[in-house]
Amino acid sequence: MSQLPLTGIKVIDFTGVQAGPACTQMMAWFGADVLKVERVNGGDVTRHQLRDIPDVDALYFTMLNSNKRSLAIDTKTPEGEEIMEKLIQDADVLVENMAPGALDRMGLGWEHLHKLNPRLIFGSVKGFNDDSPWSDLKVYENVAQCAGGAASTTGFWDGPPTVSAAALGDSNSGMHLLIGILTALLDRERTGRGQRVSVSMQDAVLNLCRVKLRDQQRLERVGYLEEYPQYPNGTFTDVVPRGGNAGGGGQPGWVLKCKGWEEDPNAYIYFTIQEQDWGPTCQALGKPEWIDDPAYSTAQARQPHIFDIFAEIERWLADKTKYEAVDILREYGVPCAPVLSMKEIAYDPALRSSGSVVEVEHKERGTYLTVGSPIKFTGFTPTITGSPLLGEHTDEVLASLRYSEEEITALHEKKVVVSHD
Ligand code: CAO
Repeated sequence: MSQLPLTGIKVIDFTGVQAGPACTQMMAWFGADVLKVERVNGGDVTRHQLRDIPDVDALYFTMLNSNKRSLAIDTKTPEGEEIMEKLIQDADVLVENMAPGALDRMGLGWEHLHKLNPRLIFGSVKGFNDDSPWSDLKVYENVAQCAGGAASTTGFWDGPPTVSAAALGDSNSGMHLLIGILTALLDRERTGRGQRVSVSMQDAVLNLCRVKLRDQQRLERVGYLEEYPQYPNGTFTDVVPRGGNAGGGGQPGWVLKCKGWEEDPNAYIYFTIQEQDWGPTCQALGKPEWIDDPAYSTAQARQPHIFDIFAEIERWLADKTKYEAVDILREYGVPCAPVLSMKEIAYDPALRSSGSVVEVEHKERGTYLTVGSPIKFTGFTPTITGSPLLGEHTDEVLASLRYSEEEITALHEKKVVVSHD
């Protein structure tokens, strides 16, 4: 494909940390011209957070801001606001995820921008939606996981609410916002008008926790949840409990130990018992006698002693590595996978060849690994490039807005803008 699908779409990326940058980074991968607008004093906070090389942009930043350009500008000065307004008049999309009210305080709220450019799509992430009693709160990842129902339903029943390592609040909200922005862009084709697209992190987490809302209603109706480890030998209260590693659908499953688990914390597989494949599953495990045994042959009969069955499977797994076990089980159609460490993922040749993990060049740090597009297209393959240095494109952006060299120098002297030297 000579032109990427979002070529020509101009995005002002007024975002920071993870939720907003994840959204705009994907737009950049798909061809949009994404201009990251950052503070003159240090830029996006993630440039400095958890650095592994002194004075070099942290991986936290580089892995969320590839394929973008950077403009460092103080938008709280009259000159900075004027530059922003010029950019906005010519933009298709503005994305922001600042603290509630920050854009209004800066004079760049939705009403004003909509008047300035009625075609502009204004994408926004906040912790809570406008109707929430907590809409004024600042929010980070784990706060959203707790407010969105993920933490109360994750972990083991005898432990506290637990957050997930997956960025359900941050990157997930960014992906929801991206869907909203692309929808608004399509709508603009019809109407000629832009709109405000808002995603709250609480709502985005809840959207991924919908099966737990399903379970709350089932629990209220029947008093138990048959696929949870608490059934039938434990007790239920009136709220969805934490189910450990149980499967969330009608197929029981668990994380099971494989050969070497005593030394290797990831020598495990996830094993699923699929009802319609009970016969082949028993064959795979060398337990053909279970196929027609009334104590084993139905999901209902198995549930009271499901952990005895898992213990039997662990005995079968004891002399097999997680990879050997999966190689056997795949022949019998058992839904399963090895538990992979981040090291295994980083060096996995298949993830490299599919472009899901990519090595990119950065001007100051050399090469680093990042996550490539998880969406594959027949028409094109996104090329992932390094992230910009702070203010790397400041002067080129000002020149494109027809600022003269003298004016640009004056803006530098007044510290309205900064460019990377
Ligand atoms: N020039 C001048 N000022 C700028 C600027 C620029 N280029 N860019 C940002 N600022 C200002 C803002 O206007 C704001 O000023 P006021 O507080 O005076 O209004 C200030 O910088 C801080 O903004 P911020 O929101 O980026 O930072 P914060 O530390 O106050 O809060 C966060 C950070 C993430 C908690 C908050 O932005 C938030 O709740 N965002 C919404 C939810 C979200 O996306 N959170 C997830 C982030 S990913 O983990």
